[in-house]
Amino acid sequence: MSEALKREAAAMALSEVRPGMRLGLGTGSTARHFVHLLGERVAAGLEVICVPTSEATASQARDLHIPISDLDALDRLDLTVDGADEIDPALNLIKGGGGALLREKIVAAASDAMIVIADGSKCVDTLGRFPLPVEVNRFGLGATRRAIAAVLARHGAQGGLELRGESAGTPFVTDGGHLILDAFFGRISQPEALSDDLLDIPGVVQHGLFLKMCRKAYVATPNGVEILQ
Ligand code: ABF
Repeated sequence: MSEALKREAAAMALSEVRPGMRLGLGTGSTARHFVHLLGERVAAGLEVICVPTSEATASQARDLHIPISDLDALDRLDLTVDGADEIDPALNLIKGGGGALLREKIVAAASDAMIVIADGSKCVDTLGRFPLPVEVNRFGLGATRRAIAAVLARHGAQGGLELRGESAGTPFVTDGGHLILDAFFGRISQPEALSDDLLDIPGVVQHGLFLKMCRKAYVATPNGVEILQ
């Protein structure tokens, strides 16, 4: 999808930003448009304070002179604006294709509202076409991998489990120093049960299912920006 569509979705979300807000800033190419547009508003005098969900977004925000802070200094955030890899009709999400799911989930959970911005290609009837990212501790990777594979089998996954970056020879490492296993389900029919089963595995740090966290999505299509809520 075109950058112009992502930018349109980002611009709609920007209309939700009010002076004085404490904002969570997402990660990924769509969120990057939002941060860019926010930077223009800050340069024009808008006062906000922001918590980035990745080192990449923090760096972009600093370059744009957007004031940033962290969740140790701010009790709650008013709003987080972030992208997604998949959005179902109930606004449940798969996130983490960009590798920032842990900080994204921590920041979204500390926010009074989460708005997702995306192009129409992200909307699905049932989650699972996009591989579900599972962030894991490096210690005991083999045991964690086997335990996750057993969960995949129980949940009828149509594919396997890949350590992100392994095929290219360099495993991907998250901002928190963890690894990511991408789980190929094809279709996730019981997302809540899957979430519980994954979080029961000690080596799992977090996963990319964002269930009942998103309040509204701005989805850009060639026919305009649709509001899902
Ligand atoms: C972040 O960026 C992630 O949770 C998601 O994986 C990704 C979406 O990226 P893009 O906007 O580039 O499609 O929001």
